[in-house]
Amino acid sequence: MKKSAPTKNSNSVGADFFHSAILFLLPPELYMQRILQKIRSNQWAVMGILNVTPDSFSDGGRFNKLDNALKQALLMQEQGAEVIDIGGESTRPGAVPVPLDEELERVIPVIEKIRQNSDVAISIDTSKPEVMQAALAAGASMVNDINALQAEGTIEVCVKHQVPVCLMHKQGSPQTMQDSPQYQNVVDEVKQYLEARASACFEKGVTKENIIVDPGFGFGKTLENNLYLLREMQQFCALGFPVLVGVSRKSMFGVLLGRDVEDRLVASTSAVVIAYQKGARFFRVHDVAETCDALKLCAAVET
Ligand code: 7PJ
Repeated sequence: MKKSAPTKNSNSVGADFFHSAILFLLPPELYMQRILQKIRSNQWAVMGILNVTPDSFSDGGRFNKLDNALKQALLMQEQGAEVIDIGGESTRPGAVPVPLDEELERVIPVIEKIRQNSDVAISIDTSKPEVMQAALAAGASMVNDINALQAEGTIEVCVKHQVPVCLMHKQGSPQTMQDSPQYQNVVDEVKQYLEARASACFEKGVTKENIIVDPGFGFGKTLENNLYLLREMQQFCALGFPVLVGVSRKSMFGVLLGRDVEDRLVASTSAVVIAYQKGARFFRVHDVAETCDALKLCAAVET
């Protein structure tokens, strides 16, 4: 029988000899650079979501305890996630802001615990400079900020640590953003915003290689806005930065299909496939194993 063709994406860290040899020589803080290099060379990567909030909307506090958080991170890594995104502040529509101390208490022990047990790259999902600083010191190697580094001091922390940053678009704040999103042209406005935030970062010393952009599905967007962003995904890819896509289990699928959050796997994964076909290569998801299967198929078809 003919041997099946290898897929383009060797997704697990250390999957082939060359890859593992390079990784062996790299300190963990450089794994993230290697993942971005992979994305720039047209291979995909998955970021697994680990919410450590008592109120995160789709895994409702289940991973709140340290051991469960570690188990979930290791499981996602085994399933093919190359980055674990840790967030201690829920940003679902209507969520209330979390005080600094509480956010630190939620995320730092989890980062330390994962660092002690795994070399998987860790991204910190926060908008606060103090949380970024503490997370990077504890072993995170990427910043994911839904506020695109607009808070004072955030760019400086990222420059100091020379880490990749994801700049995400949103309109309004999580408390009110879904009340009545307004755009003349959502694609143009999101592109302009992302370019402006990238310029602000360059001016303060962030390097081009360290910038990732994200159109911010569901953050101050109607269903039609979200569908238009997905339809025009190639325009975000043309900005010249890796594009991170976060559609996992989002309420756009609830609105479109009338499905509860636990029944959005097929729609979420299908949206990932659409985004892939339009050029996106980096995906932030809850359902790592299923998404990796879909992406392996996408890459195999392209080879
Ligand atoms: C996103 C995020 C996203 C990036 C959240 C949820 C809500 N970060 N953080 N992109 N969404 N970069 O997980 O559904 O879409 S929180």
